[in-house]
Amino acid sequence: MDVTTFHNEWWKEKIVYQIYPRSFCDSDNDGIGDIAGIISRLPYLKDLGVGVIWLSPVYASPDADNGYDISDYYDINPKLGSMDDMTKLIEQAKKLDIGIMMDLVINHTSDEHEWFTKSRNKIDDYRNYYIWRKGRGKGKAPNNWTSFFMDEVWEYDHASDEYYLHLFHKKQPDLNYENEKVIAEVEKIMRFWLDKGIVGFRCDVINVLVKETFEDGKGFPIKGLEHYKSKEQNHQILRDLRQNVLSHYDCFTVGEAVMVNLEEARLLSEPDRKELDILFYFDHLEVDRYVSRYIPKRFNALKLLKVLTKWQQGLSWNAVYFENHDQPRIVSHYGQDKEYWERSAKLIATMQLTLRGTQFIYQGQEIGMTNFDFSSIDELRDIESFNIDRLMKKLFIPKPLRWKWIKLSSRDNARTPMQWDDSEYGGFSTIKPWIGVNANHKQINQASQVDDPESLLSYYRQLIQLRKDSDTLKYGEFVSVYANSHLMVFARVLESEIYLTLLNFSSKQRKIPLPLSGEVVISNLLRDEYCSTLEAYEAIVIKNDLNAEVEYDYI
Ligand code: ISL
Repeated sequence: MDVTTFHNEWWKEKIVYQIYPRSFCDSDNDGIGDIAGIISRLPYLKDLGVGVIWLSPVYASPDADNGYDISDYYDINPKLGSMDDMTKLIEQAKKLDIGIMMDLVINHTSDEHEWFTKSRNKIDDYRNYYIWRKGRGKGKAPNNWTSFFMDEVWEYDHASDEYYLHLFHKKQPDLNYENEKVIAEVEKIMRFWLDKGIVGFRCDVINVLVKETFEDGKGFPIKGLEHYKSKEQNHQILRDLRQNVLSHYDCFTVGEAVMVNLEEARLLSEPDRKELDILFYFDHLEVDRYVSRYIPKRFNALKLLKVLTKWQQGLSWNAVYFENHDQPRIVSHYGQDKEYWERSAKLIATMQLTLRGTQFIYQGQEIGMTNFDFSSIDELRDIESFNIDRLMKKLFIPKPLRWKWIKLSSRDNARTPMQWDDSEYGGFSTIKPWIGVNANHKQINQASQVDDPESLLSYYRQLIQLRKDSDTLKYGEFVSVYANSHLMVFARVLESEIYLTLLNFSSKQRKIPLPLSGEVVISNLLRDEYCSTLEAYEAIVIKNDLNAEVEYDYI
């Protein structure tokens, strides 16, 4: 493989750091994180090795879904700052060679967006900006679809005796992509932000824009998906946005594609399609979940490797991530957040940063933040968790089990404030934040790790540096080598160089049954030499020359 062919795409080598603004750093001490807080932490991010910051939405919003319900795409949520702050953030970050990527939420707006108010009141052409339908008889919605938040998708409007569609919350009405004017508005929004100097967009639920028909749906748990997921016109819209807008800027896009399979993902993101650059898919985070991501089953490293292999080899380039604002913390999910907290967090870091693709790290992941420690649902804030609880109640699932599952998977696990130090509110704010701070901030915090060469944070910095220095880790092909239910071995190969990542996902010592050898590149146990027995949650990367005698199997 010719490495130089990849180098024109600068974003392939970047470490992207996702910030959930309201939970990152509160500069004015009102309990909600803000843009000025982000600016104050730029040097920290630079030091970590970050090249791009993806900001979860900071636009004006009534916050029914923490900003994923936008009421003005050209303004900033006053709780988070002002447009001047945003301009300053883009400029200051640029000085540090850090690009800002915005969240582009265009499947829906807030019901408080001016377009929707006009649509509801049938003013000018705005009715057609959203999706309105007559019901099927008295009190009966237009069809049987169910929402991504496990709820209704149709909201009745008395004045017009019609329903509007919302695939998410009722305060998030879906835009109508049959309407050219909607697409023109989206193009205008994109140009506005790109002209302000941002380097790209993370595109929210980008594969469900076009609703092709409104017949009843069959699927489970989300009924109706087959009528709007990955439709041809959706692809056409993405190609047009690319051609008309994105191609005129030096930028990149990462699309969040819900319920996506590999074939659909290829259509959305392979370079020759000229749609999106890379894609967030979910398979690799659900190997220990049934149907819904709320129902757990046993973790299996072989299964995880199979899923990783499928996606690593199936796409030309991946978006590699293990956490975001919708997922539980990875150390509490695939790691072990008790006695092996640090070691298993390092294991996951080793896995992630030796995979092929653009790397995404979520705030707090680099210091090993864990799932929350709340004791009741009243302490949660996420609408999805409340809906799931209601749905499970309807299915007669007993309260203790509901709480157990919500604790495992609630999106609020990732939304507790960033743990900067061991002070009362974790150095996030001086007053009680909008959502509780995890009590473990006394032990797990940035200040205690930043100058400790053996901390998880330092380990992230080392891995990031290692990647920057190695074409094989950046561009080498991914090869699956060996796995069983606890162990995983994969390789990255470029010309004659091979890096092998060996991981033990269990709390027992385990032997790798392969005759492998090589120079130790990094190890979470500070080993100098590789030996085939891995301790609990041990991770090690070894390097070798394929011209030397190395044997490896494929699973
Ligand atoms: O989080 C999920 C799984 O429980 C998904 O259903 C999630 O809602 C889906 O991945 C879409 O997420 C994105 O769009 C939502 C918003 O609530 C999420 O925060 C966002 O990442 C609606 O805009």
